[in-house]
Formats: sequence, structure tokens, C-alpha cells
Amino acid sequence: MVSDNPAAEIEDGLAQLGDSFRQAFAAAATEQVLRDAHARVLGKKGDLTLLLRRMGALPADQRKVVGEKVNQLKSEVEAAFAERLAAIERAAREADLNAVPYDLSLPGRTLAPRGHLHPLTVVRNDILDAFRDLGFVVAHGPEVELEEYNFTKLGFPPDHPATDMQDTFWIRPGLLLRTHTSNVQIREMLAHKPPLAVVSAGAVYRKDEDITHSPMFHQVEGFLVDEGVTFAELKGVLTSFAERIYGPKTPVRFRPSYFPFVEPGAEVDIGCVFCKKADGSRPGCRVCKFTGWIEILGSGMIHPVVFEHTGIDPERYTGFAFGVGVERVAMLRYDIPDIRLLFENDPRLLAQF
Ligand code: FA5
Repeated sequence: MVSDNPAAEIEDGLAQLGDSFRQAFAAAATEQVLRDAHARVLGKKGDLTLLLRRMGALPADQRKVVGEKVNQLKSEVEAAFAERLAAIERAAREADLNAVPYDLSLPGRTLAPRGHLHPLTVVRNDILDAFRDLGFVVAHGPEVELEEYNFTKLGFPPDHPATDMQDTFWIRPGLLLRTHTSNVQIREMLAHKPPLAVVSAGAVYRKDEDITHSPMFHQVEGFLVDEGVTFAELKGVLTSFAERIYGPKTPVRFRPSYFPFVEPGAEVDIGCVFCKKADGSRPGCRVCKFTGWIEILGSGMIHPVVFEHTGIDPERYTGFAFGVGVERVAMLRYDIPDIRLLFENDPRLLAQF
């Protein structure tokens, strides 16, 4: 539709708008309503925008006159918008300030989720507590260790095939990441005289990885040195430990084994917790490789050579030592089939403990 007098129509439009936008802005009680009203005037399809577009149809002399009026109205719209917006924001702030204040001392309505200890920490603490209650004291040793304390003084001769038992991460010749916590035996025996009853927990490292072996894992080492200590004490202490961790009457068996720093040496097995029946029988399962027994630690009577290397008289003193795999105990306790699950920090696993 082509108009006879477009300039007059635009001016009419401007006059109408001049009344209506003020009313709409004044009536807007919230920022959103105000912005919507603003868009109806100056948005892409706003009334004033449409009038502006029609300016092109005007002859040049009229365009200047009408153009000034349009621009004038545009400035008025923007100014009125800014003013109303400021008023709305002021009112909101006032309302906030006059509202009943929050009582920050009230208890929360929802309980915030609480963190908890990692299952390995729980198991490590339980193992340490079991020995603390028997009178052992807790000691610490370094993870970066001298070859001398990790191997040599424990009776591993240099280049002896026994060092292959624990495939080592070397830092440089003579310095390594400890392969077991037995280094603490050497450090404590060098630092203190018997009687000694010591436990120590910490990370150890080996080139070893599958579903039950990790390159970094944890052990708890313990040893007791005094006059007249026999294998009977070793059996008594470790049986009491197994019952404490896995329940009274847990079957415990001592199986001959070799470690260079003990003689005799024994691995300790407990009756398999996975295939145990109500009558106490254990028919065997995949976890215990159908033997009914699971190994939990290495142990033995401390070899006289270790005493000689640490300045303790082997004619006067005897003792026993043991090393427990913390992950192994945790996997058995919580029925965790893959050791890597313990280190991935997946909340879906950790939330279960
Ligand atoms: C030792 O490390 C000896 N130092 C233990 C010892 C101490 C014996 C004192 C005698 C006297 P062994 O290599 O068997 O022994 O390791 C002990 C335990 O650590 C194992 O029973 C197993 O539970 C755990 N273990 C060994 N290698 C790994 C590994 N790569 N990942 C997780 N656990 C492991």
C-alpha cells in the first residue's frame, strides 16, 4: 500500500508512540516487563524501528525534518528506559534491605554430604591399631631409599637373583624407590637398641602391574626384637592380628617361604573369606584358586645377618618380622576384584564406603 502522505503518517505514528511508551514503561514493575516494553518500541520489529525504516520513502527535504523528530523520540525512549530501569533496581534493593534478614545461625535444611576416609586409609589404620593394641609403636621411613637399606643390609647380596623378586625403580645407582617397607627395620635397628616392637605403614614401588598388582601399593611392616623371642611369638601375634581383621576363629596357616632377611620364612594364609560356607567349610573358589586359602602377608624370624648389619648382637637377641599388603587386605575385606579401582578415585566406588 502506497501512502499519499508518508511524512504525516510517520509523524502520527510518532505522536502515538510518544504517549504509549511512557505508559508502558511506567506500568512495568519488573526488569523483564520493562525490557519487553522497550523491545516493543526499539526492538527489531519495534514500532519506532518500523517507522525509522519507512523514512527511506520520504523526499530528502522532509526526511531531515521528520528524521530529527524520530531521533528525538528515540533519545526520549532510551532516557525513559534507563530511568525506569534504575528505579526498578532501586526498589528491588530497598525491598531486599527491608526484608526480614536471614538468620545465619539457623541450622541448614539439607544435610551437606560429608567426606570420609579412603578405604585404604581405613584398612591401614585398622592394621596399625591392631598392632598398637599389642604394644607396637609406629615409625616412619622414606620412600626414596638407599639401596643399602632396601636391599644390602637386609641380606640381598649385590646382583643376587633375589633382587629380581622385587623389580625396582632406580633413581640412580645406589638410590631407589623402596620396594618394600622392610627398609624401616634397618633404620629403626640402626637408631635404637632392643627391645623393639615397631610397625610402619607406607607406599612402596615395584615394576609390577595386573589386576592384583600395582606399581605403587602400600605395606605395613612390623617387627619385634628381644631376648628369647621365638616362632611361637610370631604365630601368636600374627594369628591375633588375622582374627582382629577378619573375625574370631579365622583359620590361619603358616606356609614355608623364602625372603633373604628371615630364617625361617613363612607366608601367612587365611581361610578364604569368599567361599566360606555357614558350616565353616571352604569348598574353594576363583579368588583362592580353589585352595580355600588366601595369602595376606610375608613373615619370618629375623636373619642373624640383619642383626650383624645393624649392630645388634645375634647371640643375645632374636626377633620376628612381617610385611602385610594393605591393598590385598582391603580387596578381601570389601570384595574389590581389581586393585586399580582403589587408585582411580571414582566417586561411584568411593561413595560405597
Ligand atoms: C615383602 O615385600 C617382604 N618385605 C615382606 C616381609 C617382611 C617378609 C618382613 C618377611 C619379613 P612380598 O613381596 O611377598 O614381601 O610382599 C608382601 C605383600 O605385599 C604381598 O603379600 C602382597 O599382599 C603385597 N604385594 C606385593 N606386590 C604387590 C603389588 N605389586 N601390588 C599390590 N600388592 C603387592
